[in-house]
Amino acid sequence: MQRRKFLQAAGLSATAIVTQPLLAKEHKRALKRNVAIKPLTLCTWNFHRASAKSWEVLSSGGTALDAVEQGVMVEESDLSNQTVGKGGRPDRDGEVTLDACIMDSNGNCGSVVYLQNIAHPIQVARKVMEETPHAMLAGKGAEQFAYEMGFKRENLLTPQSKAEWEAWKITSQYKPIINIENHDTIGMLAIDKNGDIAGACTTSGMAYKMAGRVGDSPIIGAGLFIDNEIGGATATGVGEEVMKTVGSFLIVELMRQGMSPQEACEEAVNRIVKKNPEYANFQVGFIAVNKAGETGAYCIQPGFSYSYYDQNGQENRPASSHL
Ligand code: SD4
Repeated sequence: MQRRKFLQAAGLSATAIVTQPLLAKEHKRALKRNVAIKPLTLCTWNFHRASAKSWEVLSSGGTALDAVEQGVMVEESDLSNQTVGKGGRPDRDGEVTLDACIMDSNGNCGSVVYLQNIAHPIQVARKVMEETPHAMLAGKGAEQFAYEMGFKRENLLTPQSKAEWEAWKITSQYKPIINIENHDTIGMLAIDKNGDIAGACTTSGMAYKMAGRVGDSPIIGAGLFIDNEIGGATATGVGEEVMKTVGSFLIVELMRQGMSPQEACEEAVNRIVKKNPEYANFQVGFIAVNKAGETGAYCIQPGFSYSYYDQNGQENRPASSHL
């Protein structure tokens, strides 16, 4: 039964569900019966090439975990994408430092933060998940681990990003430009043919950040969260704001309590807006999917969209916004 029909049949509003745990359990059972039987993949922004790669994995019977890893790697390799992987904009000292995390349908996760000289942080994050007893490695330790796993050292600062950084140094003003400077982080969610959900998120973070700064993207619960019983969510935008509300975890928990992915994304953005009077000056966007394959997206500023791909092909879906 569709969620709305279920609510109607039970004569309930979403609020009633949230406040009545027993009924929330009912809802959860209804969602379980409605497990998506069709694979699908979605990611922040209109990254259609990444979506297509992810779909290629899913449609040939691959797992959601492989689909999200290989999907986001397309953006990590793209030198023209200046906020993910090689080619990413550096911090204010000219260092490119990368953050990424991945989460599978069993609740396992791996993350790397402040990783330098390695072009595919998402692969290293997966190795952290699968090859170590830890969930997160940072900085030099993460880089050393990557070399031990066979990754090669690369200079990630491209001539274009270097030239832009040098021009930025003239004024040295830290003022991220909405939907421009911070519009390329890729967070991806996928459901495979078994109905299992996985997610990945990878970024070079905010351009010209302070040395050592880590954003939300590699923080499980903030930039990404998956619960295979319920669904998944991921974020883009100013990471400091996402971290303060543990946005992706919040969305999954709201879906657990009965909200649709759309309602849950809206509530997560509303929490940020309520707490920060400066919200008109920055962007945060979330996307989410539930176990039934329903999706949602919401952001503060207009201009955010997400790429969706299923058996009917790719679609760029604009997100509604608070402003
Ligand atoms: C961060 N959330 O490091 C990332 C930046 C981002 O699109 O999403 N850019 O705060």
